[in-house]
Formats: sequence, C-alpha cells, structure tokens
Amino acid sequence: MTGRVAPEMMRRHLRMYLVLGSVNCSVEPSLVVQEALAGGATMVQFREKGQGALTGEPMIRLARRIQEQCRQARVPFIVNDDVELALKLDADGVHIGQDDESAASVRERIGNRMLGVSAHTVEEARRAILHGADYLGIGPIYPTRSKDDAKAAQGPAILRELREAGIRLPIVGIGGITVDRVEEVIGAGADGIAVISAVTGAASAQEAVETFMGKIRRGAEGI
Ligand code: 3NM
Repeated sequence: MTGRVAPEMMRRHLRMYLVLGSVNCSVEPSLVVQEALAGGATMVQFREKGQGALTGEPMIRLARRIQEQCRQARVPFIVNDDVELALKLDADGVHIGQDDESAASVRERIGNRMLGVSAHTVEEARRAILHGADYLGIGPIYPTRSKDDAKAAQGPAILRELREAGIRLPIVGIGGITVDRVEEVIGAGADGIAVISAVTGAASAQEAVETFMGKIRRGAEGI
C-alpha cells in the first residue's frame, strides 16, 4: 500500500465488516469466512479472544488461512489487538481498543496499514483521530453476548452525537447488530456495521451477509 487509506475507500471497506475468532464459530471458522466472503463481506477482522481461544501456532495457522481467503477475495484482513501478529503476517491493518497500547504508538509501528480504534465517547473519538486512526469502531450499539467486558449499550444515539460533534472519520457500528437494526445504525451516521454473532451464528453465513449487504446498500443510497 502506498500512503494511508483514503477515507472514501475506508468507508467502503467498513460496509459489512465481519469480526470473528474460533470461539465464535460452531464450525471451522474458515468455512464461515468463505461463506461470508461469497455473500459480499467487505472486510474481516481476526479476533481470537475469550475462553478457549487458540494461541501459538494453531492461532497463527488459522490467522494465515483467513488472511489468504481475504487476499483471494480482495478484502482487507485486520488483526484485533495483536500488533506483533499483524506485522508478522503483513496484515492490512490492526484494530485496537481503549485498553490496548495507545493508538499513536500503534500507528508508529504499523506505518500506513489501516488502524481502527474502538471509542465510546466524543472525547475518545477525537483522541483516536489525533493519534492516527483511519476509522472508529463505536459500540456496543445494542446489548451483545459476544464480548465479555462490553460496556453498556449506547443505542444509535451515540452515532448521531459523534456526527453532530463534527466527527467525520469513517465509523463502523458494533454490538448486537442484526439485519433488523441496520437501517437504524446507518441512518444514525455509521458508514457500516461490524458483526460477530449475526453472521457466525446464522444457519447460512452467506445468506446473512447478503441480507445485510442489501440493507446497507439501500441505507447508503438513502432509500
Ligand atoms: N466490540 P455481536 S461489541 C467485538 O462495543 C465487539 O466495542 C464491541 O458481537 C464494542 O455482533 C463487540 O455478536 C461484540 O454483538 C460484537
């Protein structure tokens, strides 16, 4: 990649952002990824966290497999939290939370790779932007069972608040998002949605993503 990702490109990548690790999947995670990519997922985050998460070589093997699937689909592959792993794999980007290493120091380490930062308030969002974030992950919008230490759900109002405060950076909403809630999230100011369980827990990940994408397209076109 030459230079930082352009905001307009970032917005497109964020439309249907699948986040997952082996803990979230009842089948082989790469099968879920394959289906989700076939359905039109626009970005994938490897988030190997929680009880029973893989570590060491098995974790790296899974990450590489998913990265290769993303490469073939020409979809960015993002690593959650683990900057070392992202650099080792030459991932397209890193996503960090507020408790992780500071965004400024991650930005220094990853160069022009994409940097996503979770933020929960206008102040955290402003700081993340100053420190070099390419996009903000805002959540949980709705209650979620996929993150042990999730904060209280904020509702779509937080998205509106950020936009009204003048924050223009690409934003993805996360937490408890289902197909019925997409319009609300996009309508409140998000460029896209990030989901775990609505895709990993679906009978068909491909159909789930296709349904999401249909709604996101309509939302983005303001229909
Ligand atoms: N981050 P689901 S909520 C990974 O609020 C993650 O920052 C969140 O999973 C945040 O789509 C969350 O199953 C879990 O609710 C999202």
